[in-house]
Amino acid sequence: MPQTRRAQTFDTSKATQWTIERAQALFELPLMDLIWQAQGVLREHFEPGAIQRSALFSIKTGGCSEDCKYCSQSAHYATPVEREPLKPLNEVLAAALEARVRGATRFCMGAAWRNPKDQDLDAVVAMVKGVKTLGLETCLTLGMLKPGQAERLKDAGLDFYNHNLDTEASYYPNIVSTHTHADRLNTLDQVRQAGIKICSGGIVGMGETRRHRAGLLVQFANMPKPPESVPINHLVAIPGSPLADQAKLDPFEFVRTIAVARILLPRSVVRLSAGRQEMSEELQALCFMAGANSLFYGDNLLTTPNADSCRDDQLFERLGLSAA
Ligand code: SAM
Ligand code: DTB
Ligand code: SF4
Repeated sequence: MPQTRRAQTFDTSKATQWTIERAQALFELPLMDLIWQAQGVLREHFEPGAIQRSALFSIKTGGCSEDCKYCSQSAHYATPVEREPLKPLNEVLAAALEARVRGATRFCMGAAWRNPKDQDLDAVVAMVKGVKTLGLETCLTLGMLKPGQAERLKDAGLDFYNHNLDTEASYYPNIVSTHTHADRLNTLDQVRQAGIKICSGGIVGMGETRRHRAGLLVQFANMPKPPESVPINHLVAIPGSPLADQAKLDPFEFVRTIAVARILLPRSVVRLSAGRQEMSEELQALCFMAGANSLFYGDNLLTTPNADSCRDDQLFERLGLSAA
């Protein structure tokens, strides 16, 4: 079987294969029944209320060749983001140290690249090594990888590679035309084969249907080894991007997506990701009830503000959540 197809194939050794219909039936449950079921699954596999915290840092910003319609960093759209070249190592390490002091346990470095060049990887390898010496887990999101690059990152000590499938394959061409969903799977396959843990999830609220949302989660669930980390992002509508005026999703549909992710991916850490700044604390609490057990922590995402970390600390206190 060709390597690039492996991540798409069903794992016949599993007792249960998820189908889109079964996942859709979960979405259609009364909300309280769905949350109850998801919270039960969470409690079977994780300590309830223990929330993992990752900090995000943009190491190279803007000017990306790709045309992802949601993104502030695509060179195809006039967004408020200013281009910035690759950050020097000392700035990256200073940001990582600050994140550790604040309480993050993983430092995720993001670059607005279609794919990194081999020369870029020299600098990135130094960043991974430096961040590891601070005692943090490392995560990179650099775009598509070519053969040999994942191995270099593994040798540097990289723990996680983030590469989101973002939306169901059939909807992907409505969102991106400069690369394909199959390209994304190909990179995930290389990351898996190199022995790096996978962080891969999606964006909700880009005009996709419930069936698309169910389909994306089914694809992750049926992978031979599902991603260890699954970020569920709510679209952050970026002025100047094609999705700037996208109609808002019912917030309960976002909660349902988290709950279905938890049920289909019982052993994965499900992250309540982008979009928290616009969510009420009550809505975030529902997401934790629905099985989210990770978040991005720190005042910024990549190019947009995150929920304020002092308010997050208070929220942890008020809800009785703890650091994982
Ligand atoms: N260029 C690399 C790539 O595309 O994989 C890494 C950076 S890219 C910004 C990482 C991820 O951020 C995207 O796959 C998407 O899931 C998320 N993202 C970007 N812009 C977003 C937005 N406006 N709202 C929600 N999520 C977003
Ligand atoms: C992920 O799933 N979400 C993060 C991280 N992985 C790289 C990125 C969110 C970006 C939100 C918009 C911005 O700040 O540019
Ligand atoms: Fe580039 Fe990544 Fe943004 Fe797409 S999501 S435009 S690949 S930075």
